[in-house]
Amino acid sequence: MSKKLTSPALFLAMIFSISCQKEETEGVIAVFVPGVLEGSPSYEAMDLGVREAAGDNFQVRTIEGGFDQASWHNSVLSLASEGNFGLIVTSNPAMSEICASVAQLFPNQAFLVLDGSGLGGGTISDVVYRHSEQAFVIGYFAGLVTISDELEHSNPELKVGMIVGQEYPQMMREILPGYEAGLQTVNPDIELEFRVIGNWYDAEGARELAEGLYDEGADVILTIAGGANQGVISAAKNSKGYILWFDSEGSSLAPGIVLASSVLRQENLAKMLVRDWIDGKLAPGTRMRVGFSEGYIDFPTENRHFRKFVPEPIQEAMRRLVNRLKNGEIDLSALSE
Ligand code: RBF
Repeated sequence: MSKKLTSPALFLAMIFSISCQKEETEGVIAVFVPGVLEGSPSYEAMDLGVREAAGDNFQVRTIEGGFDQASWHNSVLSLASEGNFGLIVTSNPAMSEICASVAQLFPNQAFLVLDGSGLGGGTISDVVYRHSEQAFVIGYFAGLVTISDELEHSNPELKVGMIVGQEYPQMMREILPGYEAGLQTVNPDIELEFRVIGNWYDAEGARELAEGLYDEGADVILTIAGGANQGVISAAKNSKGYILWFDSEGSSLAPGIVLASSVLRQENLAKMLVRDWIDGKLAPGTRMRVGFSEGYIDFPTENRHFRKFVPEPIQEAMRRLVNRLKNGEIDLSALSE
């Protein structure tokens, strides 16, 4: 067995650089990704926003929790027990309860859950998006796409698809009903086909589900499936169908195929709240619900691909709807009750 020895000079240099780093920064922020970063729009945006807020004053350590959801609690517990992180930031509705439970054991550890459930119980900072608004606006757009006779790949079947990674309360109580309500507002005869992959990474499974939907006559599919979204893009290219994106702007991934996106301004939200924490202004137990009127959900109608590929009358209808949502003229709270 050989043992690798570090030379005394190198050892001293390492100690020196570590102590210099510590002196230079005011602390370390952990970003806990419940899954993997790549391909998951809301996680990538969280990480960017935290890093922007941290600047040069704070170090940021991003930890990927992977896809074994049963392990997340222990992973967060071990981060808190390290005691090195001034703040632990994470994102998705399952994380509020996990962080709240860890916070009971480590009451001095600060937590910020973005895209939380609101079930954080007053010990953690928990921000909830009004996903029903985010889903309604893209459902309305999907309705206009499927009834269109101007779009090349729309057909007369009035059938629309939706593919998701997994079922969870916000998906079943807010996103799915919001999407359906948007479709029905355009035309009550539109049929929705809903498919669940069962995880957030199986692009091949997503491709098969999407091809099945296009074969059955769906002309447009909303995909909310993290890394598996790539499979839906392949299917749309093969089957000549349209896609709708969720959480981030996706149209540049496949211009003319990804027609529109319903986005969260999660990067801005993460940046603002982490700055607040740095300034000592993020009280533990802060709870917020945000949507269109606060500027944290949006449907970008001035995106260049949207303006190029979406027929003018649909663009105009979307601008009117978005304005009404931003002005708070449309109340969708009944959809999530
Ligand atoms: N979204 C992703 O893009 N990638 C993921 O890996 C992912 N994992 C999730 C795991 C759980 C348990 C839950 C509840 C949601 C997950 N989401 C994921 C969904 C994401 O947090 C968000 O709710 C949706 O993207 C809609 O905004």
